[in-house]
Amino acid sequence: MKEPVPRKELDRARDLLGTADRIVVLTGAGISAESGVPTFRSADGLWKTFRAEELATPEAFARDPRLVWEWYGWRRELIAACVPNPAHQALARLALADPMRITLVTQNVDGLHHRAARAEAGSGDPTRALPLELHGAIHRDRCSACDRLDREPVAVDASSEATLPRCPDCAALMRPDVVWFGEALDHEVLGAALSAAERADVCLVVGTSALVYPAASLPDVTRSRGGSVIEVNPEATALSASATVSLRGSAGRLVPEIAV
Ligand code: BJW
Ligand code: ZN
Repeated sequence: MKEPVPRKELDRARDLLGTADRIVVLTGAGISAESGVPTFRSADGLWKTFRAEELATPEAFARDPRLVWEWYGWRRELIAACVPNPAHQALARLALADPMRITLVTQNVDGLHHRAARAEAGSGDPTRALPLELHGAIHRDRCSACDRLDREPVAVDASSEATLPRCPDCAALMRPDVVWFGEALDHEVLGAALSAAERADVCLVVGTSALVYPAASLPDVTRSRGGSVIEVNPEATALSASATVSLRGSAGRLVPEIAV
């Protein structure tokens, strides 16, 4: 069993968050691990079974769209059966309590922050607890050639290339609305995330290996402006050495303890 997180470190994280005027939160696959969504690079992560370059690149889609759709279809089904965990819920409550103070930024495409925001808002307005989604959303489709975006998930038949979804406007193949390696992130979404990181007194980083850019640069932006970085992760990461506070443990247990 892992060592418990020292009380002093937890108190420090709670104090930093409690006294901050502005907070930016960056989440990665690890925040959804306790909901049952596989991470990418952990021991049992997605990349251990599938090579990234075979599946999460535009070249892979051009080469074998059926294989790529098969992978996304499997992940869509898996994610649809998952529910937000206490870490998503705690962050949604924090953001709803004072939306001007908190900006949620996620690399995740699973939509679990959205679902937590709606559930925690109840009959209220969830908008301010919705995250900036840096890498898109797995349940949306967009055209690989034109601007068409379909927000409603459709069942995809990936049994052959002929059955894959086609754009009703231009007949090109539809694809998941996610950001693959080598593709640019949405300019406005990235700009809003960078500006929140610049203004933040604290960047809370939860469940990311901090290896994928430009997302991984957000904590550096906050730190370079004199802010603090708090990391929550059971393992050491690329960020740990430079974090102000590095809490070793799971998001579902630690985030509700510090995000109050
Ligand atoms: C827990 C836990 C628990 C477990 N509680 N924690 C060299 C230097 C810098 C950059 C580059 C470079 N060479 C190439 C690049 C660019 C490239 C990049 O960063 N590559 C690096 C790998 C080196 N970046 C890009 O290509 C980006 N685009 C870009 O740069 O565009 C430039 C451009 C400009 C103009 C025109 C054209 C281009 C795009 C990156 C897109 C990333 N896409 C993916 C797939 C999304 C779709 C999908 O899901 O299928 O995004 S890759 C994958 O990695 C996914 C994730 O969002 C992303 C980050 O992963 P994450 O979240 O960190 O997960 P893991 O698995 O790595 O880590 C999980 C962590 O959780 C671990 O630390 C665990 O310990 C922890 N954990 N259980 C808390 N219970
Ligand atoms: Zn089209």
